[in-house]
Amino acid sequence: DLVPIRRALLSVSDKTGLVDFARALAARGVDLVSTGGTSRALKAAGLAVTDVSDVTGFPEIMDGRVKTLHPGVHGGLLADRDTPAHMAALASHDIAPIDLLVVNLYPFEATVASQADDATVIENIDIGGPAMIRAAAKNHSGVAVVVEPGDYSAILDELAAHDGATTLATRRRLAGKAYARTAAYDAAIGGWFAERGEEAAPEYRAFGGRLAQALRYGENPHQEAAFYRTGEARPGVATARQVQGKELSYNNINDTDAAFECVAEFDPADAPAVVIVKHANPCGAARGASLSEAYRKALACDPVSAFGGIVALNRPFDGETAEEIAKLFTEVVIAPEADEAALAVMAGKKNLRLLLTGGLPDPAAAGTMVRTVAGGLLVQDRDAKRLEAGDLKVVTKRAPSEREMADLRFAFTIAKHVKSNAIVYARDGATVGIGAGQMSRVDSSRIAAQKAEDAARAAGLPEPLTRGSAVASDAFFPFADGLLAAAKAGATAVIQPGGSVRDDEVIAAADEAGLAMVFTGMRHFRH
Ligand code: 93A
Repeated sequence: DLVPIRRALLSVSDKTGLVDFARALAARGVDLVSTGGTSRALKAAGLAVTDVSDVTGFPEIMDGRVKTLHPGVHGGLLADRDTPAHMAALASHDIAPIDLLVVNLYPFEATVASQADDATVIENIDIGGPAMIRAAAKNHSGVAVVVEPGDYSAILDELAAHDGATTLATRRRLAGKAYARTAAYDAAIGGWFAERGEEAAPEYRAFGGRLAQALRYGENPHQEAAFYRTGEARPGVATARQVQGKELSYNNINDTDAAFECVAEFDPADAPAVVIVKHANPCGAARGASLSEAYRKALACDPVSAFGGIVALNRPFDGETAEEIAKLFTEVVIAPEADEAALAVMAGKKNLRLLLTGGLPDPAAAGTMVRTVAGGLLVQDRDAKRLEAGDLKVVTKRAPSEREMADLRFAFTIAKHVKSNAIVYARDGATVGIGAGQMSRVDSSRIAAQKAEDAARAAGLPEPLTRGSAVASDAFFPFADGLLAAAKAGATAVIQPGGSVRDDEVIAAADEAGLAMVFTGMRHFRH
């Protein structure tokens, strides 16, 4: 199982720790072979190195695009030491076996992150590096492969413990890591193309990420957890800058994402908008004349649930809004930007986590959603469908008024972000009752109406704001009962996908109750 290291090939973009590692190898009598820049770095440190072009008898060409793609290199990586024909082939072609491969790849991910132009990004797609890594990893019965500087010290420890040799257990571990690395690398490249509209069908999409942060725990303290970044350039919780506050928790990240994706539905050029999320559901959302007014309206929907919530803003965070938010215990605020006044107010709230994203995600952009099931992954496009005026079909005798129509569209957009079954009441650009996550639609209707009554009572209002409201349902009403519950709560207009076999019954009930109803032809389940 022990393979002594006699010859190592080093070809690294990230030269961290390279010289010390190579010097320690050389001190053990290991012959060093290396590519252009790596070789220069080693020679500059006074180490004896053979250039890969001397091994291949071929110069590095095309600015390094072709430097190690040669049988003289790949033969040395792939020859199985236990197959006599392989060893004979090495001998007859005068190829020396390579026992240790040290490669880290052209920094594709970092180049994308640096906002480089397309030509630079493409030039940073490494071809020769992954080919060598995959070859060495396949042949791990005889070759050790190291893909990041973080493993250098473990290799040196191993060589020290085994008289200059590696163990099979270590080579297997390194091989697994090597393929995980090349898979993540290609996933990042595929993802970059996908962001440019070349999204492959779900069955071809790859999933990978880079560890962003080990989390203290998962949804519950007994669950271990970590946060991975996929490299997608979408502004949001994964790419935000945390200005202040404690480390984000698993639930914070999940809820913050829900809040920001929801608020991004509302174009900041139209009006300021605020969404407050609790347990992954909006508990209040509103547009306003100002951001602070939008916040007050959103809060009024369910001030009890908003305690300890996540607040997302679609416009730069200002001092007046900060004063309002500071009145209530809030876990996270996420916004595209913040002005000095907002930062100053927030600074007094040491525990509040403030995240700035630099922009809003495009609600219509393509993307992928993944969730696990036992033994599998479920993969789908993100729900990027948005309501266009042309989608709406009035099905009742009475058409909604302009005001009702605006509230219908607002309510339906929020319902898209509420766990199913979702029922959302809205009035004057604000939610006034939200029923989320019930197994029966009629229960969601009742809960939404009940919450609106509670909020009115708490605010000392004579009647719930559902009176004269518009109500949205994320999927069709299978029976008239849910719709009648909404009418009873005082809704005057209804928006829903339609498509039930009992649509006629539901429309007749709406007409009878004097409701205006529109069908969207579009369902927004969310689980
Ligand atoms: O341009 S490549 O795709 N073609 C190659 O043949 C090749 N061989 C090694 N990239 C190639 N590499 C990469 O060069 C390695 O993965 C490493 O990241 C980099 C090291 O180059 P240098 O030693 O010149 O700094």
